[in-house]
Amino acid sequence: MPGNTSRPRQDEDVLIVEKTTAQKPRMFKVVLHNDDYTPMEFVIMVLEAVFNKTQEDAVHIMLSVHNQGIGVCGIYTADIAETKVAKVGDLAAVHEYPLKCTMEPE
Ligand code: TYC
Repeated sequence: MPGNTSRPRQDEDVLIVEKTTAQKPRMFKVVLHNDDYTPMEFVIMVLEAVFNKTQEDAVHIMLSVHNQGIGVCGIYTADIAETKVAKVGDLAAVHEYPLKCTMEPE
């Protein structure tokens, strides 16, 4: 065909197409951990400020962490999960609370 610059199709092409079109990003759960010292009001504030929860949802998640030991605050791509974990860590450090927040693959 005149002007056709295409080359024979290769196996790698299929991988590239799958990566650019079909691949979903890896997602991570951001998890809050209970402790005996961080005030409930502070945890609620963190859930509102960092995870954009309503006050009602924040109270619900905080109580669930308080009673169960851990709880999921949200599910995000790696970059966003890392940023949120760091923000919680920074807020906890500034206020000298032992509040722990981690991420784990979905
Ligand atoms: N257990 C804490 C208290 O009784 C409250 C708390 C809830 C702390 C959730 C951390 O992730 C947490 N003050």
